Amino acid sequence: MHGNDRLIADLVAVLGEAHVLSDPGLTVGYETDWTGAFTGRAAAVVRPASTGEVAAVLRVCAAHEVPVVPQGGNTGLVGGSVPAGVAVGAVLLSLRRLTSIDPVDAAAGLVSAGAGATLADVQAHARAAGHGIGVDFAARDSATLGGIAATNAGGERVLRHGMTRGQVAGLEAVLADGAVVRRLSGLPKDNVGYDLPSLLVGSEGTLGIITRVQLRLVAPPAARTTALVAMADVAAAVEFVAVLRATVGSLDAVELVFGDGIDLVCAHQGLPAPFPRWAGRMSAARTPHLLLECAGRDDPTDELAAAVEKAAGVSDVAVATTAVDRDRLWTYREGHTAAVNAAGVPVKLDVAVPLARIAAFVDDLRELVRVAAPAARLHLWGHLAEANLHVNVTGLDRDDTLGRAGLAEMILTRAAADGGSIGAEHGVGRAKMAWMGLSRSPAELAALAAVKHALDPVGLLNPGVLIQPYGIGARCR
Ligand code: FAD
Ligand code: 2HG
Ligand code: ZN
Repeated sequence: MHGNDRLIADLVAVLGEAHVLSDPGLTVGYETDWTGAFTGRAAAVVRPASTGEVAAVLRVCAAHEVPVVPQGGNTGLVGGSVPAGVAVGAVLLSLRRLTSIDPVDAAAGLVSAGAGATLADVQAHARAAGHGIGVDFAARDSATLGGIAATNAGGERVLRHGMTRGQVAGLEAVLADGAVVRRLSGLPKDNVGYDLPSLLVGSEGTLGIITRVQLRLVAPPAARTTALVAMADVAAAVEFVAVLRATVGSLDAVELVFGDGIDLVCAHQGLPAPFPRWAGRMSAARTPHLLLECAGRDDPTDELAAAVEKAAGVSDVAVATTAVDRDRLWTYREGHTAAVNAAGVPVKLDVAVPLARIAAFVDDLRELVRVAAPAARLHLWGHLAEANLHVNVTGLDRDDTLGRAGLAEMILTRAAADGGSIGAEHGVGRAKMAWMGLSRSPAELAALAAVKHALDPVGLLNPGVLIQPYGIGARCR
């Protein structure tokens, strides 16, 4: 039997034929990332349905010296969830069948679910029991709890609830040697050694396969008000953030979009302009807009309106209090990623720079991209309260590897020069590996590599992500 046939036969012995896919017609749907920038063939796609099956798959792959790429909803934006680059020929381990959700534990304020449960399903489950989840973002219908934990996802509620790590109370994972680690006691006080759940959160599939996640429940607000506010410039928007933080206790989200981004979403989805007086014309392309949301036990509309009235540099305002109107305003914000993807495979970057420097950073970025790639189009938006800017550039050929890398390096170097981060919330994946040294010192990089080598000595898990490949991962293809 050929080596690959033996691998498939051993995987089938563990999972059954129906859950080991090797026909290219069946695997193709798993092999390209959401942006279309990363793609490669897998030796097989496997679909275990339990923690025991995940452990058995890892043992088979280690025995055959074939690396493993874990995948949840495949909505990741840094190429970490597909067998591209050095991971071509890896086994793609889909966690999507681990979907069970436990009843909420209202007294402890916790809910646990399988790694393959989608964020939307867990949110709906919590909501039905009168609770909320502190993590939310546009990919909620596909992104899984395992992927969200593995990337330490951010999103639109970080201002109030923090990143995913702050919402994870515990988890279960399978390590590279098939050992299962489980911290699901739900005890908020449990200082016994290193905190493995914290370490696995944000590890992007390189330290273990997350099979179950325990999230904290948050109190769902009785009332929400959303506003889209056009500001004079980014500096005015930043000043307004300071005022909002100090005076609006119910503040829940502060998101940033620009006029040209709103126009792109309107064109992509066939939506009307957000402000009636814009009807029939385009917006001012560089006008920044804040999407603000307040949430609380009492109606926060007056509190938000009072702050907006006093703000300097406001030109247009749309306020929404009903769910339908609020969703409509959120679409102008959440529609950006899909609208940009429809315009071409973007160079996708996700930086943070200190808020005090963000206005100058935006100006410099526009000029840098204009000079370096005159035919390209720059799309900017983000989570302003966290100084997190999504920088997408379209108009470069998907296969222009050098041009794309050069542009990325220029932008990331500029962010790092401001003391910024080259990977604010999407992680590093395969896309940002080359530039980790801009945000982490040699000593930090060595410590990260030491952790990886200790937990995955043979280099089985997600080679080419975060850490230079070695062992099995370096011998792939
Ligand atoms: P995948 O894409 O499948 O995987 C992501 C990474 O995690 C990969 O490295 C993969 O190997 C690893 N992984 C997946 N599952 C497991 C597991 N069970 N165990 C170990 N490793 C695993 N991200 C944000 O942070 N904030 C946002 O606001 C945001 N908005 C988005 C909006 C859109 C429209 C889209 C398409 C994406 C957005 N993202 C955002 C990115 C993405 O949704 C998140 O990174 C999400 O957490 C990925 O979840 P997933 O299940 O799709 O993971
Ligand atoms: C968002 O906040 C997401 O919209 C996606 O993090 C960002 O597509 C992007 O670049
Ligand atoms: Zn984001």
